[in-house]
Amino acid sequence: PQALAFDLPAYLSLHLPSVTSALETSLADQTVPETSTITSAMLYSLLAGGKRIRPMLCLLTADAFLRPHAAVLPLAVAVEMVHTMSLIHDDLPAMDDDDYRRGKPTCHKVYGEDVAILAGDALLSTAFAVLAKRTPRGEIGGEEGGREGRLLDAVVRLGEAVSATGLAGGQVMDLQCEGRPSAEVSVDDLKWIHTHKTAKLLNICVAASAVLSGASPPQVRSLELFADKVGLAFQVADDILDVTASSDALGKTAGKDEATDKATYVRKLGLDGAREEAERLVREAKGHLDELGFGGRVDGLKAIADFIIDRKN
Ligand code: GRG
Repeated sequence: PQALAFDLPAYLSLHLPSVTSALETSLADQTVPETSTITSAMLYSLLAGGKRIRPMLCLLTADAFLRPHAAVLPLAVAVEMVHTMSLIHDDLPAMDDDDYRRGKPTCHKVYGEDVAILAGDALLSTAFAVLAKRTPRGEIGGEEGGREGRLLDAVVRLGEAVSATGLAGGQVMDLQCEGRPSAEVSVDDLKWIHTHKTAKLLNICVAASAVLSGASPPQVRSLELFADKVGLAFQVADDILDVTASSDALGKTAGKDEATDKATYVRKLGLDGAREEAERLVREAKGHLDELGFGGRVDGLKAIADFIIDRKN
């Protein structure tokens, strides 16, 4: 990829602490002795590490519109809560049945399946409460009279991102395809799954952040197209990593998909074909950012797109 002036590691060290501390304190108002089990299960998974790509997309989008982070920090917390919920549920015995996540035992291994299910549910609903309650109205961009409407738009987008036309639908299609021989699963099926289970959440990060930053509908649309392509690139890169990484520190079993007959981009397109596909998607994603005409103000978002296909985990 073309070298960018944007220093992503420096940006992360500067801005991740505010996200981490907002996550750490996000459950303070729910923590009483009676709730200690569920809130510690929620915090266990929420603070288990992770790349925090979604919160960073929220902040970098606000930057592109020259808006303060304060308006989108509750959104950043909310999307990370939804993401964490999806990982807790994805790891359950009824789904992927994973014992490790981010190099640590999964939530259900530590707290039991019953508490893990409820911790996921509580994270999902708390996400909406955080977004609706904590977003500082005065920091929302656009015309003063339109601020509540912008916040409502962000809340609706978050709801739709997790719905049957979002994460939940993508996960069901994924489970259905897993039961079929890889030859019967097309590249379009894979793209449908990943557009829904992965890209929708990235989409809401940039789209809702843009809405809260005062963006116009065409600007929001360009960002959505950016996120949809980045989301697909993310999954193509995941399949590539699965065959190229000998092992990783995150406890994910490398080559897991290789051992089964699961349809992957690498299996469908070959390793070189998958690499080309990931690069094409990222190139097109950046093209959608250029539609905004913001010049260097979208370099942070471009750097995240590069990171997503260059990452080692
Ligand atoms: C319960 C309503 C409801 C929905 C959940 C389980 C589920 C439905 C959806 C699964 C979604 C899922 C696990 C998608 C994969 C997303 C993905 C790319 C995960 C890895 O993201 P990273 O690499 O993870 O950003 P870190 O650990 O860095 O945060």
